[in-house]
Amino acid sequence: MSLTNNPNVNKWVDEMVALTKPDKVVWIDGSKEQLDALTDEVCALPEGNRDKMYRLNQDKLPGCLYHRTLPNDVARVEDRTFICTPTKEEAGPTNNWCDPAEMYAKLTPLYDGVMKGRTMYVIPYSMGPIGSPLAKVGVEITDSIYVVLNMNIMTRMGKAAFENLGDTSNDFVRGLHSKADVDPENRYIVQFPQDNTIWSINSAYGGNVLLGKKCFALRIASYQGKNEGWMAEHMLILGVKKPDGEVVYITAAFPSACGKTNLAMLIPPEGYKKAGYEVFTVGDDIAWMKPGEDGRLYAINPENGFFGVAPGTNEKSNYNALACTRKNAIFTNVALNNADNTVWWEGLDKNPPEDATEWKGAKVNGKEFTSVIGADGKPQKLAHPNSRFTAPAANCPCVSPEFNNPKGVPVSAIIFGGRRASTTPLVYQSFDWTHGTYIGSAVSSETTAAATGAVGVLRHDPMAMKPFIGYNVGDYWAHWLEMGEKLGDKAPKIFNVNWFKQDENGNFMWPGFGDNMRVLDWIIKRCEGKIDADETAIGYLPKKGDINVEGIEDEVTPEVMDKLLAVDKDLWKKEITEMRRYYKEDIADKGGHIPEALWAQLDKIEARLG
Ligand code: OXD
Ligand code: MN
Repeated sequence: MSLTNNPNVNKWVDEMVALTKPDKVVWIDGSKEQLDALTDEVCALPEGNRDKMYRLNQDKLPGCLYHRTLPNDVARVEDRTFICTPTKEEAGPTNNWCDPAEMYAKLTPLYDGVMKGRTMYVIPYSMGPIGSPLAKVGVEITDSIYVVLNMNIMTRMGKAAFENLGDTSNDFVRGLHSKADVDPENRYIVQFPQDNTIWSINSAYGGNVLLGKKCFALRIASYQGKNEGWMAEHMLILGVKKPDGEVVYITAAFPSACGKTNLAMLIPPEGYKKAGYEVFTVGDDIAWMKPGEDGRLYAINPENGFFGVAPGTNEKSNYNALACTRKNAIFTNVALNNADNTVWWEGLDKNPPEDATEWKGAKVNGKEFTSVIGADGKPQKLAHPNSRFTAPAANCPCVSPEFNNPKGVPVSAIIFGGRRASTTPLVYQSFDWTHGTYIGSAVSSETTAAATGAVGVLRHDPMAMKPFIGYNVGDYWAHWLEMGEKLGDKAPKIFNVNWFKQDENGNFMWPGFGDNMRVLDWIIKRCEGKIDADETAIGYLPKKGDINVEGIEDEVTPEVMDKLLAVDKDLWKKEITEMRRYYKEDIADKGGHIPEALWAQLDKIEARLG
């Protein structure tokens, strides 16, 4: 039975029932009884059923579940992701585009009767705290219990979400998902921004099917933000509490799997802890930001949980993220330790379980398995490199007390970054918002396993939003510039960081993880106007000695710090030449509307480089 009197919701659900023809329709109210029953049902499926989930050791991992996707369905699929706007120009050069009518016509037969013999679940959810003026409502229809259970962690799911919508509003995002046959040739993740609609079919992997996340909170929301005067960004949000008690909020955009979750949950080095610094997590992936009454930019995390990459997560690299996964979490495509029915992944520790099940489901001796060199020249992996945990934010030991604040938190600094072996120094600050917008447009990074495709290739990823901008990238840059004008001198300061710079032998020079606090410290002091900087051709850089290396002097010697902060003019000239090529060939020549002010930035940087 419907959970709302809203005729817009009910009419749309009726239409989707008529299209997909489920045997049964279940509205998800979010109650514990309902979720427990669904968990029982999905865990009772027979071995070998592709929807099956497993209860893990309930003493060691209470409330935790395990799931394996099909081996061809393990990451976001950017080549199967579409933005369907009335014209190709509106979608711009960074998106796959298709005419909406044509796409509806192509997908309708795929959805026709697809839920016969299945149950349809109708999931109301809120992105953002219920009651927040920044929050938005979505409804996801799915035939997957895995999706329901994950949405329960990632969003504020259930009947209460409809309270925000009321009985008449039409302002909700319509998401239709069917796991269908998981046929990769017919896999589609499609956004129709003008219709507030998402259609996803033939995948059962998180990023493609938890429609509140990338599809809504970034692709659709970026389009809504442009029209409504706010920003939807691929950014973590953290708060740094200083010894004087004040909390400074920072957002940061890095391409997928570049350590956003690690930075968001950072544990400061001993010296900082002793001095009274603390870090609080507001979000690890997405920020929605809007000017507040005082003219500053305020951010909320629209999500309610973390969908983190498991491999590499351990007590040292991210103690807090690991703690998040110890109860009520869902693990996808990690390995099982059959000795005690717990989970394992590469980098959890150095002891692969002997009695293991690898991510595709084969029982193996984990020690032997991981000592075999695979076709890629690397040891075989028990867990898929993009295996994930879905964990409630409430589990996070350092979750911000402001996590549910409907107003959000005021942002003092915005950071961009990526994986760059050379050229980009450890940290620098833009001269102003326009220059900062240019720096965002120039983000590029060596690719990771979060999306399908080659790993380790340098790709442009403006604002870390390349796969997530729901409209023309040039108009998105123009929107950034407009927001800067609106915010004026209250705008956050914009910085760029690179934790991944390498020396001439290919070794990382910066320890990263908790030590990134040292860079945040400099950034905060710059925001507060407490510290001078060197004016260089590319921006403001720390003066010698201004990055605190107390406790890591052996590793980060003055020579290493010089290299970390070096601005090599020849490399930067090449960088600007590449940016001109990128703007022209990849963006402007392909229908991207690049604002004049950004072209002008290239001239300015080039002039400064001499
Ligand atoms: C993610 C991604 O899953 O960016 O967060 O790919
Ligand atoms: Mn992400």
